[in-house]
Amino acid sequence: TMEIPSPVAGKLARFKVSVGDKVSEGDVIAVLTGVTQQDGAVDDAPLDRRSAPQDAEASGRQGSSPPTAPEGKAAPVPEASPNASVDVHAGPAVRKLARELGADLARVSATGPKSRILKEDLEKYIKSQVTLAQSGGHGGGSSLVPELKLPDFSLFGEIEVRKLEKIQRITAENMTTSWLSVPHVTQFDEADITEMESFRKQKKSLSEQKGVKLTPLPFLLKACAYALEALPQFNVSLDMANGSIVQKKYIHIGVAVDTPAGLVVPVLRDVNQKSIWQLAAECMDLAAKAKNRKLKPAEMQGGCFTISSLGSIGGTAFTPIVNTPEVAILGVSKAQYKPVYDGEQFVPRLMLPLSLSYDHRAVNGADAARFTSVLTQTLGDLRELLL
Ligand code: CAO
Repeated sequence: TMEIPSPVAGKLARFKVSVGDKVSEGDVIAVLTGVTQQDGAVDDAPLDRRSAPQDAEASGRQGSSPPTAPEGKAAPVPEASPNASVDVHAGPAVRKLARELGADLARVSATGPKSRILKEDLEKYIKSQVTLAQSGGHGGGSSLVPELKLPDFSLFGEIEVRKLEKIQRITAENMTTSWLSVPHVTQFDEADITEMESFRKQKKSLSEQKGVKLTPLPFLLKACAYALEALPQFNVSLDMANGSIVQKKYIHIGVAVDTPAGLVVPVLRDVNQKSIWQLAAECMDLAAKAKNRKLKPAEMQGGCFTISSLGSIGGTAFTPIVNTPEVAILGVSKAQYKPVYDGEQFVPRLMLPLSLSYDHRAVNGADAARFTSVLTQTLGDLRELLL
């Protein structure tokens, strides 16, 4: 689980710990031979990579003091590299991200246990640097994003501190990444689903016979697949590192499912090729698996677009956060009867609020308005799906 960088170049002669072992500060974890000194000389005496008392490398902290050197030799000095940052304590994912972004971890303030740099710390640092750069570098060299310091809540009343579930932690990280890296815009629209709902209700007894719950969700999935086919610029991912756009030729759609352990997004594959009944059955199956923590990782991967439906709960609109590396997400709120003017009079129509958030780097506003128009037309008249 942890990357333990070697402070010197050499040959890893043997490990002194095995998979599953518990290690503490000061434990010898490996032996190096053929250690290259700064002057290029090779020292063949074995070198124990022992973590010094203040160097908790074996328990995750990455080399903060030189390793114990063979007797009579000066401890080798680690090779300098912008991101080797020997004095920082960070996991491999954070180091990898720092390397990709060219960020010096030594400048990042750590908020994790034992001064460990968390992904959020790195993101906060990057955001502050971007803000600083955009403001012309004014700010006296300090970050413009203030550190979030929590008060001692127990001073104000009784509290209980609970550990975040793993899903909640991952969701928090993904949300932060998306929020910081994606320029979001949300397009709102309303679909008249009066006819769709009467059709759905007509199928109630058939759905009971089939043992499938037919909610508006499979219709929304079908309509979104249709819109993604009509506007393929929504079925992409941006690869900024390589200056390219990845166009997907398949249509897999994720559905946000609220579970006691947190938010999960199972993915329905090839939605454009499936019937409403198939989609309804899959939604039931995946939502049940999600709630029972039975989803396999593969069932949560490969999504091109996400639907977040809060319609059964309530609300008139919301601004969902794009599920990166996808470029758009549809938020669905509660359908309600509203008076709609038909040119002669106001008539009661069942209106479904839609909130399409999108990555404005990949999609322009006109296309977003086209996308919700395709959705409202399709949901307003399901015969559109036959065309
Ligand atoms: N407007 C009005 N009623 C709606 C509706 C809408 N937009 N969407 C669903 N309903 C109705 C359904 O028709 C059903 O009523 P009937 O039994 O009378 O048909 C009822 O609400 C309950 O539906 P459901 O929640 O059981 O099923 P679903 O297919 O709508 O949703 C699922 C399934 C898995 C998406 C849902 O259980 C869920 O987890 N929703 C929360 C998702 C979430 O948290 N998103 C937030 C992400 S961002 O933080």
